[in-house]
Amino acid sequence: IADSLRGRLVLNEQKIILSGVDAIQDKLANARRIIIVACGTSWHAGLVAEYVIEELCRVNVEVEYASEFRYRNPVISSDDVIIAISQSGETADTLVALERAKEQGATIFGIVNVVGSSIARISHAGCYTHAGPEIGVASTKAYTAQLAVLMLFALKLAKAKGTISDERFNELCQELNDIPEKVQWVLENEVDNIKAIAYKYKDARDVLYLGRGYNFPTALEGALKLKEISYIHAEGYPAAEMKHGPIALVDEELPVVFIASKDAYHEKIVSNIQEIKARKGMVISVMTQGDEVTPTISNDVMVVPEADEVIAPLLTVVPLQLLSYYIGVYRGLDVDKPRNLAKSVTV
Ligand code: F1P
Repeated sequence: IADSLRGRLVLNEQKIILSGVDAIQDKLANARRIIIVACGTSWHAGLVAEYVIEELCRVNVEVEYASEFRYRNPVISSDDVIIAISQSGETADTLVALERAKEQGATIFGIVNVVGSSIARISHAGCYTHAGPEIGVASTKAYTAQLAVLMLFALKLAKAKGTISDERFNELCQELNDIPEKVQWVLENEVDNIKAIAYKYKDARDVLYLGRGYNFPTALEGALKLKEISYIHAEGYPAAEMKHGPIALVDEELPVVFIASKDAYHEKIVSNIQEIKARKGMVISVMTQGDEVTPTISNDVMVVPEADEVIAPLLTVVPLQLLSYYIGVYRGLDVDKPRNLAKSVTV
């Protein structure tokens, strides 16, 4: 995250340097909509970006699985800007989706990690995430680096469009600047606790992940990480969707992970936790430091420092990544090379 922010967030001058954005400034300022295309974890980063960009820039954002977008006949115009997100920059579905959109006149902005990769080359403009080479197959630091870049992107666009006040802009820049230190806090203070939680739940058969608002994409990513590296069946849902089906699964055997950090909807999440507890489900909550309610209604908690809800997805995912990692380790699995998964899905 620090490498993604370095040199791009100029706090003393209150500005964001992302030259890729400058290169398509007019297209972006006048875009009818932004369509984000990606696969897997990168798609989850896109979902977070949908919340952030719509909130800060007041432009319509759609998030598409590249693996379906390429098989539809989507209506695309030259007023559309496509953001492609990919760690490898080589994902075949994303690449084909971009080729089609480009033929129809859309402007492509690539956010990739691998310099000179195919998606970087097909893009009209873009920026690199600078997450460094990933050793493991499952995307972790690439994900948080994508979020950091997408948040810089949203802030810069909001400033250019005049949809954010100077005060809010400065506040969120400061929050972004503080994130590496807060992640460090989690790594220094929470790992032993997360290891103990991982050991306790390592034999779970299914796990449900629930979150609302900015925390919903994080629920999806937490579930995907668990599937990828521990082979435990996991599903993420919007917390309010629980009553429309998943609640039928809840019994004393089912761990339910809530992304319950402090935000505008915290009271509603508290009542969702109580509903799960009333059905004897086991609740593991990601919660904000200092929250006195959540520990009293959860079986286990993983703590993160306080952060603005717009920026918090950079932080709340970290305990979930660690939880999946240690569950995989305790199950005796090779967490860096999960079975059946490839680092670049090029066919
Ligand atoms: C997308 C992705 C990764 C996942 C795995 C398979 O790749 O789904 O999110 O962890 O490596 O591919 P990319 O387009 O971000 O390189």
